[in-house]
Amino acid sequence: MKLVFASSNPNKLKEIIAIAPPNIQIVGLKELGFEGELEETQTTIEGNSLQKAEFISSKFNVPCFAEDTGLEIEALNNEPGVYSARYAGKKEGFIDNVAKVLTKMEGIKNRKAQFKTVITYYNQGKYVQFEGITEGEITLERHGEGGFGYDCIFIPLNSGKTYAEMTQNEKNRLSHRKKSFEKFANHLAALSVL
Ligand code: ITT
Repeated sequence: MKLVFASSNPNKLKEIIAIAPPNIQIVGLKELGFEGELEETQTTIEGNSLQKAEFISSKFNVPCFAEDTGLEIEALNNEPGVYSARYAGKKEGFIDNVAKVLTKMEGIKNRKAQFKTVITYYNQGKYVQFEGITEGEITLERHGEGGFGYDCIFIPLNSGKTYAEMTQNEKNRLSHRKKSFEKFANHLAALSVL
């Protein structure tokens, strides 16, 4: 089946295409003819995920899914969390966001953190959500060139290296995004729509 993925982040699109099984073809927003940024004005990851899926589904009259992801750091009261995309200010990029985390974490011994993804599948006014969490630790400095966002400062539990030091396949085997997508794909299979 074809599934529209409501995201304007090309890195996420690349990962979702790689994660999806061969019987699911992912359709990006460019293919749908939408080039803009998606609004995220809610105060929770769940809320933003729903907002994006509902917006695209209603605008194009198609079933679609979106996801919102946050890095939750225990010692920072789960910051940046829902504000992960704009932690260092609205227009700042990954480099500034990562720098802000490292600065705030200076001298802090508790490095525990988790990535949380919530996928929302929106279809004809109804929706379901699927959560994926990967626990780990924040490094003292950046490691690795791969991935995107906060990947260079996050070591998943028992993996010994950051997401950015992994190949795309390695990250996709254990990532928060993979875990939420797997639940979503199981849901679609149970509905016999795959
Ligand atoms: P869409 O809303 O259009 O999907 P976005 O980049 O705004 O794209 P989010 O709000 O969900 O998406 O993402 C929050 C930020 O968290 C994102 O910009 C990245 O910097 C970071 N992020 C998300 N997934 C990540 C991952 O797998 N690894 C590292 N950082 C990630």
